[in-house]
Amino acid sequence: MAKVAFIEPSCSFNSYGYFRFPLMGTICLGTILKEAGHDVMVFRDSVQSVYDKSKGWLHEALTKVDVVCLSLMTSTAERGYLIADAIKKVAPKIKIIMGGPHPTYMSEEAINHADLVVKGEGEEIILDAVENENLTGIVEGPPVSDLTKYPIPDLSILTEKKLPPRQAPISTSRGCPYDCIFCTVSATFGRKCRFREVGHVIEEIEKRISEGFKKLFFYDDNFAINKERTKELLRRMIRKNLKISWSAESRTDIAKDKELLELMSKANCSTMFIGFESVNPETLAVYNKKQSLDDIKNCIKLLHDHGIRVHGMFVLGSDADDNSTAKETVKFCHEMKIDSAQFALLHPLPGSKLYDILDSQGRIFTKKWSLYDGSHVVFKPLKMTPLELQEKFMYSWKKFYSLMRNPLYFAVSRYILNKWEKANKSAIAELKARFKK
Ligand code: B12
Repeated sequence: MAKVAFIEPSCSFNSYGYFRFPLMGTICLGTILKEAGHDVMVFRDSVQSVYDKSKGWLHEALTKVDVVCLSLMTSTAERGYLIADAIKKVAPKIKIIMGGPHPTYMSEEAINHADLVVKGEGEEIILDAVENENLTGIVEGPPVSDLTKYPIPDLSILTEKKLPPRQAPISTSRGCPYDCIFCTVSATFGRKCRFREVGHVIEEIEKRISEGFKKLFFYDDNFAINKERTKELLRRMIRKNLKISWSAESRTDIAKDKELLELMSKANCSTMFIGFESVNPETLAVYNKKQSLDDIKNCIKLLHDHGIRVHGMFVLGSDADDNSTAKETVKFCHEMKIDSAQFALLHPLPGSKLYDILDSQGRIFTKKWSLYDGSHVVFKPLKMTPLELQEKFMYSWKKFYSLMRNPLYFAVSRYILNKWEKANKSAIAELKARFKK
């Protein structure tokens, strides 16, 4: 039986680290291996660092395993490669396997730091990848046809016990029928959605309650892609009187179904994270969002009417956005009394339509992947300079979380922003030097 360490490398500083949400890929695959008798640990580098290059320190456990599996997003790829190279240097016999959203599209790059790169979904291939030392190179992980046949993720394989996820992560479906230009979900998981059986999901929620979790976060890209199935899940949660509050991501169209909203409210939905993306109708069209400004307004109002908080997710920097868009966005959020919001900068993720468009137009000015985290400008916008767009990012966060509106949110957001500014001094200086107004 093999000793296997999964690593989710950390991203360079951004606010997301504070939420301590793990990627589920490591835990799902780790659970399959554990059930097959392997000894599995999952390291989250953002919670407990596994490598310090300046001190030449590498977590000892990583040199004593047979296989290391790294799960990489684009923003964490550089750090992942660094960790993989450091492990290979001290323990060349350890098999390094990479997978996740970044290696899926940049496999030729990733294989320079790994023995095996798995593109796509890992469930069907993970046992062979770990057990068969001759399986090397770049392989395709076939899409899972039945999500219910895999075990419920075992969170006990996370190594850092002092800082567990604040909310239990739960993923009940894969795929998205939409095709927004900045996203890679439909390319990776398909436009035809796959669902776990409702009973299997309920079993997982009951397990999390028994583990002491008071909150759940549904990782599904759209919690209500299939509204009837979502209603069935909610009815069962209500019938079972499950004592747990939850949040989820969805599109504005949830608000078009009154029964769904009522069930969500009764089943203890606390906050909905909605991909509003923009208040600029032209931008919504550019993003291929298939949603109008009225849909957004209607959604906020109806969620509030049902006692559900609204977290608005916005993406700034489309070809239709100009210097006024950020201001209009924040004004809209305040007028609509959105409870919380996040303002990401558009960034071309490998595998997305946006990447192909901007790359073919020669507008991507850096492929330093650690900057691809939604808080750095990495391409030339059409109606602003890169520096202006970067400034809009800071402006939106500062303006939205103002002292007058909510002193607690103001304090937290300023603390994070100040840290961000400190950590990104050189990145901003570089941008200034390169793109003077
Ligand atoms: C939860 C989530 C978050 C959480 C936590 C993420 C974290 N820990 O970093 C939060 C909200 C904090 C977050 C933040 C961000 N996210 Co996010 N997020 C997700 C989401 C919705 C679910 C992730 C998940 O668990 N999926 C379910 C599991 C089962 O899938 P998986 O982890 O990909 O694993 C499967 C395969 O990839 C593969 N696999 C994965 N790892 C490995 C390893 C090995 C060895 C093998 C063999 C296979 C393998 O097998 C797994 C099972 O099939 C995904 C969308 C999605 N549907 O996946 C986006 C997604 C991962 N996020 C994305 C992005 C871009 C961001 C942000 C930059 C936000 C933004 N502004 O756009 C930030 C950056 C955070 C950072 N760390 O830098 C992109 C990543 C694309 C990319 N190339 O990097 C995704 C894919 C969505 C998209 N828009 O395309 N995110």
